[in-house]
Amino acid sequence: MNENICAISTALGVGAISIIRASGPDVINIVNEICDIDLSSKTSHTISYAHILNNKEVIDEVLIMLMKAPKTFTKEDVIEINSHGGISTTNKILELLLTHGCRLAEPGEFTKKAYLNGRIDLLEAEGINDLIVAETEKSRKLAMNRVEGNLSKLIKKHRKELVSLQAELEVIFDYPDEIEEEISYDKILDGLNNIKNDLDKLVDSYSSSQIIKDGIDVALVGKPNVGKSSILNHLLNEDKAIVTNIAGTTRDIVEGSITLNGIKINLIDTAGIRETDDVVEKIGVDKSKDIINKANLVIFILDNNTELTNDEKELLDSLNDVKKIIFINKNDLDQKIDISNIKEEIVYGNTTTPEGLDNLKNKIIELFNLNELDSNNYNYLTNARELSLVKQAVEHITDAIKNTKDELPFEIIADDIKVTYELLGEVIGETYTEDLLDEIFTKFCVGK
Ligand SMILES: Nc1nc2c(ncn2[C@@H]2O[C@H](COP(=O)(O)OP(=O)(O)OP(=O)(O)O)[C@@H](O)[C@H]2O)c(=O)[nH]1
Ligand SMILES: [Mg+2]
Repeated sequence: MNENICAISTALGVGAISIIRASGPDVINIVNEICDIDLSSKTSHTISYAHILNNKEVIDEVLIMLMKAPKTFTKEDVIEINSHGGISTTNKILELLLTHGCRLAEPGEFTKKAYLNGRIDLLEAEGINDLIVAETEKSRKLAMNRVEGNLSKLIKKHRKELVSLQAELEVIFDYPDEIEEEISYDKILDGLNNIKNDLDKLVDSYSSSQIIKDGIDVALVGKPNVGKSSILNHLLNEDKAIVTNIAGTTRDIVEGSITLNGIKINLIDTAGIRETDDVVEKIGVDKSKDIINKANLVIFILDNNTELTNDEKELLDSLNDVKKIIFINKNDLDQKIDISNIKEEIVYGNTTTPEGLDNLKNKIIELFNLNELDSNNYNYLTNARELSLVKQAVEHITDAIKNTKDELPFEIIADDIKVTYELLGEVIGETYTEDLLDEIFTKFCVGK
């Protein structure tokens, strides 16, 4: 834990500046050995101009940021060297730190130190990684909400409440004759119910957070020539996929993404599904079928200007349990399609006018409630670990509520309250295992 670690914290490549970061008890001495100034005499949280030296050779002209413990990210001494960018200089400075006593940091190790030294809790640590990988405005806000500790505060508040509710219950059971006025069963039940309500909301928030974080994978599916690739291009506003009037143009998967209401929509154009002897097309068709099972939404596209084929009817049947939109394209042409056998709601449009796909976009927004997704002041669970813990907490608090109503022995109720308290502690990382930390922090990039 007390080792000196270092890593390149900026993306390695050609750029104006790079930042090499080091943290640990001896980093000030280590950096002193590779530069031409004495950092020990400098005030904390200042920036100094210096040269990085390898023996007497000047490696780079840099700015060194000195941050002395404990008011630093890791609560240890931290030094950040702002060097010129580029692969060679940055690597050379890293190499010098390594040969003078630092060890290369593991992915996420700076954040792990921040967590283990009590600077942040596990939710805030996860938030930092979410922030780094955030691609959209909404996911950035979601992550920042977490880094600011809002979810942690909520959970800590409820843990405190659980402790006092348990204490009050104990009074009721142990000293039934000495109960003060403010303690009552109803009050305890209210308290437990309030916590349960918040935990229920957190469980419900999970699916929304997945959408905010990862976006929605949307597969464009249908028989050849209905206009799948045209729809992709129209939505992307780019000629990404080849469009021709030859059936079977698309063979491979073509992807692109757009943003709808701040949510990333990953569009996946697929090969038109039909029976074929063409070896390459057949592979494409298999891939299309595979994508149907993996996507969050299938847009099943039909051609307004041709009759429904048996293949299409079969495909539609096979999509029974899949979240889908039925989209009839080419509504600028005469209607030849007979829709009397289609039971689902139909959306119409075309790729020949600028507003031709607005209905489709609106339908996606409606289907996923994208207008309702608010990342400003709502606490979301964002990963499976948290979801599983909070779900278990809900089960135990539900039992505690029921058992309190049934006036079961105190020990039984207290046990469920205690387990709820512990599970919530695990959510914020009050207790942890090494395996869990490995799992969480290896997802980080090196240098964070
Ligand atoms: N009139 C009209 N033609 C369209 C529309 N959308 C696409 N097309 C035409 O339909 C033909 C097929 O379009 P594609 O986008 O290649 O169809 P696809 O579904 O990707 O076809 P495959 O890749 O073969 O499966 C092209 O000639 C397009 O210009 C539309 O809304 N209206
Ligand atoms: Mg195509």
